Amino acid sequence: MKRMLSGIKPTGQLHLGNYIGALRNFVKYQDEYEMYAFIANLHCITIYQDPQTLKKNLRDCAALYLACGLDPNKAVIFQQSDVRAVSQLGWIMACNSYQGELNRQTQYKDKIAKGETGITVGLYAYPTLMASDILIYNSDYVPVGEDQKQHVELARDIAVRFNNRYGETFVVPEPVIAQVGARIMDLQDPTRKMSKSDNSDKGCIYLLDDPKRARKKIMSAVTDSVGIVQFDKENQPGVANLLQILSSLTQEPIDSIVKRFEGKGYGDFKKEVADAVEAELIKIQTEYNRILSEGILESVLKEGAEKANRTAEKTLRKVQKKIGVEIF
Ligand code: ATP
Ligand code: LTN
Repeated sequence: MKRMLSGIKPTGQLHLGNYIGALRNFVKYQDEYEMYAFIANLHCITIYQDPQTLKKNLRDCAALYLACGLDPNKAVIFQQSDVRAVSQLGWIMACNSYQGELNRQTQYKDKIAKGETGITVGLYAYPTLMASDILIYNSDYVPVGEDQKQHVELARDIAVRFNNRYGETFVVPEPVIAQVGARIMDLQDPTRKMSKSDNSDKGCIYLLDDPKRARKKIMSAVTDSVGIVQFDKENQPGVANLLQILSSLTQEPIDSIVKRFEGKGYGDFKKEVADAVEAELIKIQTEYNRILSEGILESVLKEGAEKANRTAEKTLRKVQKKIGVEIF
């Protein structure tokens, strides 16, 4: 069975974009692949986080992993920092990547272009730790949103380079980008991606939002004056985004939704999207509450960390031997 790995960086509360673009796919893939799903807590601290808030976000993220359907009997679920070997391989990754490569990573480049100051070395080196996450578990596939593809490509480049230099060591991973829902947009500004980081609260639906409030956010989503429900990202980005949300939640193809709404207005359409979102949040939150009240989180993460450590230690030993840093 091929191995798949992915992680989420909960610097805030998880939102619908994370769910549709990432989490829900992890759940689907756990039946087809040997799935490693982790919480990228070390990646969170590349920007200062209030410790108490971070702790809460991490706990919520872990609970949401399970609430959204990740099953500890199928997937290896763990926290990034519980596998110490990842940080150690991260250093080796940094020593096998070039400044020029990191300079080209959009996440960093955008911050520089905006004139941001106080960028940490951790943020700059972020993709090298991510490469370690990917390569240490011999991952074949890495499902990510479009914005993370470049980081997976860097991991590939490092793997190929390392294999050429030191002999066959790493599996060369491939990014997997979902067809629909790879980029859910902000409801108030559909030209920007829905994000926990920098947009207005009204434009982002959090998985732990009160479902009624989430409903309102959909009903007040920005559309356009065209008045036809059709998939035209360029001229009707708001409607296209709602179509993507509805299609990915209900599995109904966009074409078929468009046909059903021929001659109907945006009001009816939004109502149907709002119904789907509300129902999904209720389902997730019911599970989330059950998981927290049963107190199973700690043991799930501990067991996941044990499995992940076994794989990671093997890779690290092999790598250290190949590069000559181990005497015996
Ligand atoms: P944010 O911008 O909200 O901080 P992020 O992309 O920086 O998100 P994560 O929260 O770690 O970082 O994202 C986890 C996964 O969710 C990634 O695979 C990412 O591509 C995906 N993702 C994030 N936002 C969206 C979105 N709006 N639409 C689809 N996928 C998304
Ligand atoms: N950088 C990713 C989170 C992340 C990740 C990974 C995803 C860290 N390590 C390894 C896939 C594979 C993000 O911000 N979404």
